Amino acid sequence: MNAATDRAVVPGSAAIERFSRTGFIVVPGLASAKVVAFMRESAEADLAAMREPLEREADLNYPGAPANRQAPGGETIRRLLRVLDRDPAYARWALSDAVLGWIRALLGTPDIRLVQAHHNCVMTKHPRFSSATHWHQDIRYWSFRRNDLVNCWTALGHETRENGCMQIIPGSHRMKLSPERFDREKFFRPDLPENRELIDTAISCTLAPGDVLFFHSGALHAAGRNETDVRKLSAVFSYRAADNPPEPCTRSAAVAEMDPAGQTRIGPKE
Ligand SMILES: O=C(O)CCC(=O)C(=O)O
Repeated sequence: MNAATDRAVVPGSAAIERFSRTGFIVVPGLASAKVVAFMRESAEADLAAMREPLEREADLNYPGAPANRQAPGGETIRRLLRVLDRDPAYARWALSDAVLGWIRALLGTPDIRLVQAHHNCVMTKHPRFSSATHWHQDIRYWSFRRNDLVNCWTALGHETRENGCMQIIPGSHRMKLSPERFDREKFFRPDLPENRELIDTAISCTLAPGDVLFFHSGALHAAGRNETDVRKLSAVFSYRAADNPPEPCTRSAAVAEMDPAGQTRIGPKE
């Protein structure tokens, strides 16, 4: 396992080429300390108040998660959901020139949408009761015309192997991977030797507060548990090109999207 050292500061052609080849890129310090603090403070307040909608570790049954909500740590939160509806701090960042400049460059078009049906969350990884996430592609339960979305993952604190940072397999977003290489829940099977060979090429994306990891919806990624005693928080949003709409009547089409050009909500009413 390597550590991510391939970093870029502006969306120049080398950075775009690297993203196209590897399926991810880390942009150091894209979010200022102030922006990070706004989102972090908002997230901490919502965690303290247990403000719904929340996803709990116990509901997912991932490795290391409490067995159920009554078990010790059973109320541990995994994600603050629908953050764009919680606090304007999130939309200010998700629709900022800094983020949109990268998204437009990586998607190769000025005409983009902020998807609210997926991610749109603060991922939280708590000491003791957090789970590990197996190898998967985000597109597995998403339905769009093309598998060509970009996620923006902003570190609101330090992310390391010890607290469960993201690991990504470079180039996996462009690989043709047969369905037999995935289990019933569409996780990439680590028990298969040909999969293991790929997993061994994974990069650990260690991040500092304000660093942003952009990754493709087809990139295979995983993350470990938080083995430290400090919780980890990351704000995550997804974007698509305007000509890559969600398939009608799917989960991906169920929530209105934002058009950054007018910042209006488009799509079905909720
Ligand atoms: O932080 C993690 O466990 C990874 C989360 C993730 O990959 C996901 O929710 O798609």
